[in-house]
Amino acid sequence: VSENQPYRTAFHFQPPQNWLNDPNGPMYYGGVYHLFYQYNPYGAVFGNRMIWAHSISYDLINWIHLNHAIEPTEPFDINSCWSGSVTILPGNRPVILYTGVDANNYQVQNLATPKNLSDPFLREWVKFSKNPIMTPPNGIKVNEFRDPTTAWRGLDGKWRVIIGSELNNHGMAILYQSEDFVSWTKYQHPLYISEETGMWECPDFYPVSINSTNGVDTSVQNPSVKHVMKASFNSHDYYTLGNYDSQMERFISESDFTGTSLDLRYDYGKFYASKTFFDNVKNRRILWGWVNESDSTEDDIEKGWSGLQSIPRRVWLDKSGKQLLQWPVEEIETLRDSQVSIHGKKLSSGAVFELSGITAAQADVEVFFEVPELEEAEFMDPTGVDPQLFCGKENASGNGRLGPFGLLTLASKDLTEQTAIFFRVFRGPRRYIVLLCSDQSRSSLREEVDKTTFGSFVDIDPRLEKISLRSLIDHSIVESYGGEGRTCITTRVYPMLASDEGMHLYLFNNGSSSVVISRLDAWSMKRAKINGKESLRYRA
Ligand code: DQQ
Repeated sequence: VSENQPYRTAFHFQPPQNWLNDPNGPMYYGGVYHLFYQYNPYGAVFGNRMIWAHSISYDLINWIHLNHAIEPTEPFDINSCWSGSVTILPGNRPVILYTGVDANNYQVQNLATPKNLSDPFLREWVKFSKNPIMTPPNGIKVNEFRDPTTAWRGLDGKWRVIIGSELNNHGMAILYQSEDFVSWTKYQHPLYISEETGMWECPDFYPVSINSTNGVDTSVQNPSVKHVMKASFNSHDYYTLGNYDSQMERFISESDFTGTSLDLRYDYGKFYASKTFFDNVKNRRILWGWVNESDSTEDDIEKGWSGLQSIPRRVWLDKSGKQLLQWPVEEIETLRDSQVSIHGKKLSSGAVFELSGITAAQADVEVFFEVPELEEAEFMDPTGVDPQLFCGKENASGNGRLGPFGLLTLASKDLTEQTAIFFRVFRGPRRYIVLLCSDQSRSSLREEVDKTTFGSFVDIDPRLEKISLRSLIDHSIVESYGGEGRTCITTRVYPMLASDEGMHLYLFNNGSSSVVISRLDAWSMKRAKINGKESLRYRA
């Protein structure tokens, strides 16, 4: 597959060809970052012999592809090596725990260890001879038992790990314990059972500091942390905050998963099966997520590839304690090239203003809006409002008082094609309400692509702070961070008219009140080396 295909990205992680899905076992080891991922070596669609592909990086931005780490070879994984995680055991010994789809199509958990710990690239992995180490427990469907998390070590020295499952439509995290990481015993009750969410895929469970933006190791348990429980279902990654009661072996959640727009999500666009890891070099927790295509399967096959990884994001607890914040890892800034800046520019009602001087198809844009006429805000009672449906109805072309205002990304010169990332501001019963929308309705003239619009509330008070937006634009993906990482929306778009040179970027205001760009910085982005070859052995 040529890098010049219009929808190939320049700085997002993607393999040279074929299908990619979940990030697996991310870690830092031996001076390098490792990323494994679900990969189908045989085509651009999901397959029935899924493997763990493997890449390494010194900076989370430029990557070297290695040989595949784990492939179906044994009765315990012959029908696929599905998702899982890495745990670093004492003595700096990483182990992989992954789900094998066995000869009977049962989902079982398997172990693999590096062949040679002195190879920082950990090129070769050896499957444990006594796999599987966990099989579906009684009462659990044999095809609903998967995706082990990074394990944590309790104060009693025992290891714990959770596995995604479901019982009578209640999503759950089945808990196992082990002294030696090899023989595992199911605990009497799950770490958490949810409302009727359906099957939980790729759970993630980790501590976040209450008073610091630093990340902490997965095993940390003390009064200075809260815990995050993330589950993937319903095509989204939902999380709740709460406390881990290690005596009772329960996660005490502050609110349950409902699967509705009221739940906290990492991202209100496309972002699934994500996984975090603790980076002890920079003391941060990093989140990777799978961003799938919105294009038709036929087109994926024709393009020869499908799926991206998000830009790795740092994740930490907001000061409010009510939600997580996310921000692209700082290393992405090394790709910044030519820059344009704006200070104090008014966007009157109806303004459309082109931001020239940077590559619109490959850009990093950060903008802070000020809304001088807040008293003009229309009233909204947010009770029962689904922000995504609202954004779909009241799209970028509509008029309000305060907004829509924001960016028109990946736009053709005549604006026939455009992906609008915009805000609306309302006065609520108690406070102002800020809404971030990503409007795909006019993103492409092509009909077969999914153009669903996304949206969510952003927890900011526009009286006290500016309304900020950062968007990473990369050919067929726009990753947006509203309110300095409070609300993220990732979208995939396939403009037709807007080929690379013809791509444009605008600021706009369709609201009847003016807004002010108090500050804007935007950069052209250089291409990352995503497909560096070390000993590439991709099967056609
Ligand atoms: N994908 C994996 C599963 C996981 C699902 C298979 C989530 O292990 O549950 O590729 O996308």
